This record gives sequence, C-alpha cells and structure tokens, in this order.
Amino acid sequence: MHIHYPHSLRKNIKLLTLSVLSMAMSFSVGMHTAGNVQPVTLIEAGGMEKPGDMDGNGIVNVSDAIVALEIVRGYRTAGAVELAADPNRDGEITVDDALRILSTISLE
Ligand SMILES: [Ca+2]
Ligand SMILES: [Ca+2]
Repeated sequence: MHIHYPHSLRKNIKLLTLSVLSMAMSFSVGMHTAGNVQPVTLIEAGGMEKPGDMDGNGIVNVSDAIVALEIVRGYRTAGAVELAADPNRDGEITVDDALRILSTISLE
C-alpha cells in the first residue's frame, strides 16, 4: 500500500522523524551521563547484572541456581556479583532466591 502525501506533509513527517530521533538520542546521552554520576552501589542495584545471573555469564541457567544454593548452604560467600544478581533484591542470597532462579529457568 502506497500513500501519497502532499509534499508539505511529507516534509513535516521527515522533520518530525528527525526531531524524534534527535530527542531520543539526547535522551539516551542524558541517561548515559546520569549513569556516570550515579554512585557505584546504585549502578549495581540498578541491574547491569541479569537478576539471577549469579556467575555473571549473561544467562540464567541451572548453574546459577547451584551457585545460589551453594551460598545458601554456606559453601560459598555472596560477593558483589552474586548480590547484584539477587533475584528478589533483599540484599542476601537465600533459598527463596534459588527458587526464583529455578522458576526463571523453567519459564524460559
Ligand atoms: Ca549465569
Ligand atoms: Ca535475595
């Protein structure tokens, strides 16, 4: 389907697209700048890490649940990476987090 816009309207759409694009770009630049001035703790809590990605390899799978369970059982200490991936964000790795990781896996 081809729509014939009057020339002026087409020009306006082009201008509109350009202004939306530049707005989006300045917005993302603004976000980036704001991210840089954020305290490190906020960046960690804000989620560079995938929730549940305990080993930080970018995917949530059964080995992440195992890491969580190891922390729960005391075989391993929760570090910054593990806490940043804390699925329920309560600041500690518990069996609830391990269950959340397992349910994330089963949903995928
Ligand atoms: Ca992982
Ligand atoms: Ca937790």
